[in-house]
Amino acid sequence: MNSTLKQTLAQEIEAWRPRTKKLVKEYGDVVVDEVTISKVIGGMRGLKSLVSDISNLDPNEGIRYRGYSLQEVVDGLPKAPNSTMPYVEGLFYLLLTGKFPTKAEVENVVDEFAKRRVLPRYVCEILDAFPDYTHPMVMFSSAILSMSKESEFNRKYFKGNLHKNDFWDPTYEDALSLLAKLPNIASYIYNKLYLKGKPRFSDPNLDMGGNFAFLMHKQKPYDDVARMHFIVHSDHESGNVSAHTGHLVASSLSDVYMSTSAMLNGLAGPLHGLASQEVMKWLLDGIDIIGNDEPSEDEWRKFVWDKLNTGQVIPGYGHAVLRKTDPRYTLQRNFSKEFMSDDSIWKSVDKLYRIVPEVLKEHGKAKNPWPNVDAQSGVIQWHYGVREFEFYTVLFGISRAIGICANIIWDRALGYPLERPKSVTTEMLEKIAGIK
Ligand code: CMX
Repeated sequence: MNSTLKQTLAQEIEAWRPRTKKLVKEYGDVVVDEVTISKVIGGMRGLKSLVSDISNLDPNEGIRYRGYSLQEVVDGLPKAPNSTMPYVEGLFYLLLTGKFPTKAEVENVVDEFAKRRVLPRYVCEILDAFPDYTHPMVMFSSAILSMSKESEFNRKYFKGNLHKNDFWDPTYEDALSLLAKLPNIASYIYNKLYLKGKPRFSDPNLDMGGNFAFLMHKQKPYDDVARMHFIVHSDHESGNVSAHTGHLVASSLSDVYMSTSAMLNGLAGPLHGLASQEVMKWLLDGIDIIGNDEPSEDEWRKFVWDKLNTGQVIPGYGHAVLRKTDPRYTLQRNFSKEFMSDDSIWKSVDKLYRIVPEVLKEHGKAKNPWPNVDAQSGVIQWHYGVREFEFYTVLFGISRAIGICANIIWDRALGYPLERPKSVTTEMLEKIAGIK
């Protein structure tokens, strides 16, 4: 082993395993939650039935990575030179080990990532073959799936002598090799679909955020925009569609490439990660329909009510778990206030922040009237010139893969089994309810 991250992770895993073993062996029959009919029919909302130590979502406080709030994470991780945001590679270290890395430890991970960035030629050929009208998420997911043949886990597993206790090791190698390539795949797609130029090669001296800005032909502070984006979207505990899909697929011992590709297909839904694309489209449509570049609060209020009265959701607002303003929204809002407060579309986002919660409360349906992460992330990309909003979910996907890979590595380290809940028929539920 030549990586500090891997050594630290190995120690953490050894120390953690007895805790999981003890819970299963000595406390396996302790009841954790109640399964009601509304939970069975209602998408298992809130049902405590998954374990993740990478992050946890408090309905009122929002996400905590390894127990730390987003602000503590941003303040505690080493920052890239001349940057206001930390290294994304440092976040990966924290998610995997629960420890804040030193600057030297992060630099080691930055080097590990940089070594693994080059895309296999066939990935570029596959991406080139897609028609230019393809949604970038389809290309992103397909490119990742195509790399399954690179899997170290598969190579060792199918050789037949990989001990279960060691499953995490080649999974870790796969995860690093995949995560390192994601910004390159994403920028290759962006280049093919929108810039139509020759794609750039990575700058080996730059970290993940800095290199992504370079690949996207962007100046400062886009490197910090990228770092912030990749950090805030990386994990949101285990039950959301993307994280749950990644975990579920990996539980059959499918490799990290297959699992990540699958989770991206869930992320691409409009009720999940596609919402930031939807928010941007909704905002621009609103400005167009209202017919004023900077609509007033009253004009926006009327627009929001018109949408609700025709049975539509307000994208970027509401959440299945959160019951307060999403701290990921707040962090991005603070950045926007500092760096782009004169942007006319951002001014509308800010007006909507004052209007929508009050309207949703009066409307009386949404359990959470407050904004989620997607209400703020697209307008930042728009401001810095990434205006093809179909691409926004790809950016979310780069980030979400970081959390999902960390989870899969730990799933394998702790020997979590194949996921296999039981389904029932409607008639069975009617019998349980005493109707039949
Ligand atoms: N606008 C209008 N109505 C909303 C609403 C919103 N933003 N959010 C919730 N509602 C409605 C629901 O449609 C539902 O109506 P019905 O009873 O008629 O079906 C009712 O309020 C209750 O829903 P809920 O329990 O508050 O919310 P859910 O857990 O079912 O759904 C979410 C959560 C995010 C899908 C929903 O709030 C929504 O559709 N928001 C807009 C899309 C969005 O921003 N998605 C991104 C979420 C973040 C992410 O995962 O990336």
